[in-house]
Amino acid sequence: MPAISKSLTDAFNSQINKEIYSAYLYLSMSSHCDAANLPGAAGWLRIQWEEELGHATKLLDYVNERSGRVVLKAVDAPAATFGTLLDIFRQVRAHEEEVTASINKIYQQAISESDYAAQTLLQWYVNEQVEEENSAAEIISMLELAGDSGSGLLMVDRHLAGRARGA
Ligand code: OFO
Repeated sequence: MPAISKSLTDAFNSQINKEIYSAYLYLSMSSHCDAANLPGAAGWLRIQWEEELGHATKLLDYVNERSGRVVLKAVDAPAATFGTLLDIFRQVRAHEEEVTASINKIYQQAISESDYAAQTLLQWYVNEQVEEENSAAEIISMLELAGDSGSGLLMVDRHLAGRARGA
């Protein structure tokens, strides 16, 4: 297996940074929810932080495996406050749409370089992004139906508390 190209290595390194930023963003959102007495949402976002770290390390391990050079970049600071729970999940969805666009761009690059192995790895991320966008959209719909305050909000928060690791 040939080493991963320099340009794909650069793209993977940037994506590692984006995944770590996602983790950081969700950790900050989780803390915001804790402070707002929404333990279910806080727990859901805390699991998401762990998942994003997993996405970053999976890319990092792959670059190493293909004899590329991992270069970690500075991670931007996320916001500390995010509005209501509906605002939060709208921001999650918008963020995930950006991540999807970024993954698709790298996938396109792997196609143009005929790097079939990288395409296989990236296919996992393409599928993961469908799930990520979908789960944010489901929670948004739930909040729109049940309400973003009072008993509706409590109900959604309890539902989010049921998220298991790896789900
Ligand atoms: Fe890594 O999927 Fe979200 O960002």
